[in-house]
Amino acid sequence: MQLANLCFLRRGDEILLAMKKRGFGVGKWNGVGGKLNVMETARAATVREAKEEIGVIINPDDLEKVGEINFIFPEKGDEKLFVHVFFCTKWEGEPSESEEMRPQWFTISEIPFDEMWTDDKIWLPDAIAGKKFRAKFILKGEGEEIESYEVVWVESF
Ligand code: 6OG
Repeated sequence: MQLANLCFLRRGDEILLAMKKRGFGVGKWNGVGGKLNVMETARAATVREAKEEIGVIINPDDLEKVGEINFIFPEKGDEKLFVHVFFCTKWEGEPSESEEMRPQWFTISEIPFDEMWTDDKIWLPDAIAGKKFRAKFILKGEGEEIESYEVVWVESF
């Protein structure tokens, strides 16, 4: 199982998405994030990825864990990806474009779900509304379609 993280910066009624310019999920808007290095915590990896991908400095204590997602890809040799999801409302620096991602602010009511991973529309609106969750998605092919899923809402992490 691969471990990864995903982080969305938020300010007022806006959320920062970033266009993935290369690799897995290319052409989609998503939060910033990536795979955890060996022995690295999810928070430390998120701080590293936010710096690398959009040039902002985050204090690990300012990351709010909002979700955990298990992605299962039966058609990719039963590959599994476990993603820690964070929101962050405090950071230093202006989000800026890197070779990997192009960040852009969106108002919550204008999130481009049609240009994001299909699972996002299932959990992101409730997560933005303040609900914490654990989810499992069984995906078809490379992950473009959902075979089945479960979401449970939790009090805290
Ligand atoms: P790198 O390959 O860049 O890490 N990710 C997903 N995010 C969403 N919302 N849905 C999915 O559905 C995803 N699969 C992967 C986790 C990949 C980044 O993309 C996220 C990481 O932040 C299948 O190292």
